[in-house]
Amino acid sequence: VAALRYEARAEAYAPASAARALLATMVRKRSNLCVSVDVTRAADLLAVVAAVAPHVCLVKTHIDIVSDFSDDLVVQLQALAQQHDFLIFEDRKFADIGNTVSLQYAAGVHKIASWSHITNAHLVPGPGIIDGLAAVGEPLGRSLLLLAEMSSAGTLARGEYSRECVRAAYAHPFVCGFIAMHRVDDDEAPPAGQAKKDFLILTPGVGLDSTGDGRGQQYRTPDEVVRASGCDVIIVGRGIYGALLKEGVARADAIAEVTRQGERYRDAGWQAYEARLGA
Ligand code: UP6
Repeated sequence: VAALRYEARAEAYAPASAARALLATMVRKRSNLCVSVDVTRAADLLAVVAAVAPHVCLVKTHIDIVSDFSDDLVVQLQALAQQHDFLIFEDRKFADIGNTVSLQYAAGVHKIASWSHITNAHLVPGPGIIDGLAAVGEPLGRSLLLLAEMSSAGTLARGEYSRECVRAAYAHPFVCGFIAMHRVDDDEAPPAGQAKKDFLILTPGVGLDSTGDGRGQQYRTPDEVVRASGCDVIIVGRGIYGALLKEGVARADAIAEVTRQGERYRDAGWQAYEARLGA
């Protein structure tokens, strides 16, 4: 799978699925960059997204950290997505029984399923979590990622647990791939009688200027992630919007720096992908 071009892989996914739309966007924009916008004010979230929008295929949110959330934020985010051709990934990390996650996905303040093309879940509760999310998301053409591995030090998501995630993904077409640090789908043979399937690997813990954050996060470069580990999409947060957190930087300068970093990571991610194809 890692040796194939993104355009060739798009066909493996249902025509109306978010996974296929994501691959098509990656090809159109020549970008495998997902920006993770972990800021707590709606205005900052929109400013970061606007600053990097031309360079990203996907915008990842933690909508529950936005202190001044309103439905208007979603409207504006969707308008940016339309205008600049990217998809939206709410990094909700669902982790409850099927019935509860159905409600958390569809309802509450955030109504995630109504606007987020892609979301993710832990498999800790068992496969019922996938059924619960699929009941809501599948009719809307949404796609789900399972957290097969994590970037943080000491993660328990490894080995047999990660392979169990791959098995669950084969059993549920709503799952389009994984949050993982390498091609976990290559560690587990497809079920008897089933062909090997295409899965997307989206990878956080990506940074060009630091190796960690002192709180368990571990960074690797786009080249290590995409070329050497065969992952498909790099997820970058503070490496891109970090300037906005610095004291004493004028806002306009900070926003210009966010754009610059967005371009830098987009280029690094795409170069790593082309190096992988060439290898
Ligand atoms: N994230 C990880 N590691 C995982 C899964 N998710 O870092 O295994 C998420 C974090 C954060 C982003 O919740 O939103 O990816 C990484 O941000 P950073 O680039 O600023 O470290």
